[in-house]
Amino acid sequence: MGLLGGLFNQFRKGLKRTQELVLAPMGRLLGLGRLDEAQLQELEDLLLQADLGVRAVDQLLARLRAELKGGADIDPKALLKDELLKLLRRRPARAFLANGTQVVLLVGVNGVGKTTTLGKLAAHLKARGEGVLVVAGDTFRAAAIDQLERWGERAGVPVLRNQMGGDPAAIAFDGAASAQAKGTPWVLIDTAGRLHTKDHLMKELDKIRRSLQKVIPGAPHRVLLVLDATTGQNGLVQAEAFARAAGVTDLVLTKLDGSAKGGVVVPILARLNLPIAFVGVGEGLEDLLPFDAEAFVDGLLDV
Ligand SMILES: Nc1nc2c(ncn2[C@@H]2O[C@H](COP(=O)(O)OP(=O)(O)OP(=O)(O)O)[C@@H](O)[C@H]2O)c(=O)[nH]1
Ligand SMILES: [Mg+2]
Repeated sequence: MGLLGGLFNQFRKGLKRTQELVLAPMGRLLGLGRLDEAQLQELEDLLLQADLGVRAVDQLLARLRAELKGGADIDPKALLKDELLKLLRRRPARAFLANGTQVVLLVGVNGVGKTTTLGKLAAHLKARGEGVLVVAGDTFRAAAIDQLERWGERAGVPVLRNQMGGDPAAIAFDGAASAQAKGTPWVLIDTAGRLHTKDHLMKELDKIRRSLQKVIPGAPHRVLLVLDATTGQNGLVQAEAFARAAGVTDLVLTKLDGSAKGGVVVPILARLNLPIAFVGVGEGLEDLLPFDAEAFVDGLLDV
């Protein structure tokens, strides 16, 4: 099986809950060549429940109605796929390519999956044969440092830590300096979960960024905002403020496997104006997928 075929299967697995709980009845509708008004409404409701967002759903339905008016039989599935791809392909993420020492900072609200994503990303880069240093920038809780150390062991990469309560900006600085001195291509920095409304915590992120810049101009090269797919569009306003304040370059959408709102990628991409780099589809080391619009849409519409 080709890479894209493999990715499609993984997305299909990741979108299972969205499928089962919301989109399964769509299969019947999508098999019809002509949809009457009641069926169009039914389709609209299902797409809204999958959290595709009002604007995208309006746009999709408008296209379906326009084509139906033309009189010919249509293929609703092909049409939906086409429209969804247009929406999702607008902002492809830059590849994660080693180029000197690249510093990646993971940020987000509490419990969204930052540490887990960092562990998976470390394993992914390591599997490509590239050196990784993980930095325990969440010095807030002892458990957070231990959790990160376990991920470091699983991924087979070193973890830099200092004592609990230490200054995250200081350890970030040390991590970047050490990686640069050793020629390590990747530095992945974990941070404590924080709400965008907590001003002093947002300022702490800025301090981390400034201290990284002192070591490597241009660092952090990537700032990943981690979002939890189970909160659907409810997390959007929060994320928007977060994205503005923290110099975010990419999004990671976690827990897609536990969410019935897989369609939320559509409003996220529309609203936050940032690419989705990765999607989390489980708690294992391998459960981080590079976001691929086509594999995603195929997984979503495989009903
Ligand atoms: N099913 C599933 N669970 C996930 C995924 N990503 C993370 N989790 C789980 O979500 C929970 C929180 O993950 P963490 O990585 O600790 O989240 P965090 O953002 O680091 O949390 P704080 O540091 O407390 O802010 C854990 O139980 C993870 O196993 C995912 O893609 N799928
Ligand atoms: Mg954490």
